[in-house]
Amino acid sequence: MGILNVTPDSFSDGGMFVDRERALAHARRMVADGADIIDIGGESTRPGATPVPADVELDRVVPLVEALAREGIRVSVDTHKPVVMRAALAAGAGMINDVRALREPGAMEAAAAGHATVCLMHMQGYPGTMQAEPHYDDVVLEVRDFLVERAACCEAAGIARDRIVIDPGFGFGKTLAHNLALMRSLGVFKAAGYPVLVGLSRKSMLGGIAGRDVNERAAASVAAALAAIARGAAIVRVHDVRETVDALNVWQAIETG
Ligand code: 9MG
Repeated sequence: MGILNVTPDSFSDGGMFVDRERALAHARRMVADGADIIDIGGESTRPGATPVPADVELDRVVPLVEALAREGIRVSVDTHKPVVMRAALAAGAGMINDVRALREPGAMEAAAAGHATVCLMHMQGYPGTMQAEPHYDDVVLEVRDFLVERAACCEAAGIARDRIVIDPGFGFGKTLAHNLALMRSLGVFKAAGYPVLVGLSRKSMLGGIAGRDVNERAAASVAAALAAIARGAAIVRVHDVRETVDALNVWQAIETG
């Protein structure tokens, strides 16, 4: 999954793809490099990000969904707003990626309409304050139980099991120790019976380990993506598609002979 942030303030690529033609060109580049899905975000989810009104988000996202879907590209939309979900689905999106796991009023119903896949992500708290003092007694079991419970709510709302993807939400209300514990136990999430999505690309956790600024974390991100796939991740959400696909191809050739 290639990341396309059409925001002025995302943590790594903020402001780079606000221009529509540049955004489309970048999406096409990621597909040519091997991305199967393009995840479009019109509101930053980084810690402390400013919320965006729905009309602004709609204007940023919907024309891109329409254009890419028309070209046969599989599009995911990163949003928690029901009105954006509905418009994105009508414009041809095949996936809703919600960092709030469809907890906003009306989000579940909006995502259930149609046949799109939904990605349910775990987040403790809200983007403004989530990194202040994250706390868990057992991070793996608490995050797993939350996601299984949200998936059950989705199924009760009519979203078939094979439309659901789960995501532990690396960096969303988690310390480095929490993130590492989740990564080491990714098999627990796979065992829950849903495909697992992992998003670690360029995140500060990797910066802390590698000692690199945000735009110098490609190698660290590729290592994290491969570690996630080795532990059972079905989808990795990345900025550096070409580098990730190259590494994955080499790794798979070695593994499968
Ligand atoms: C939007 N967004 C930012 N980070 C993410 C992550 O780790 N997972 C998902 N599903 N979405 C994310």
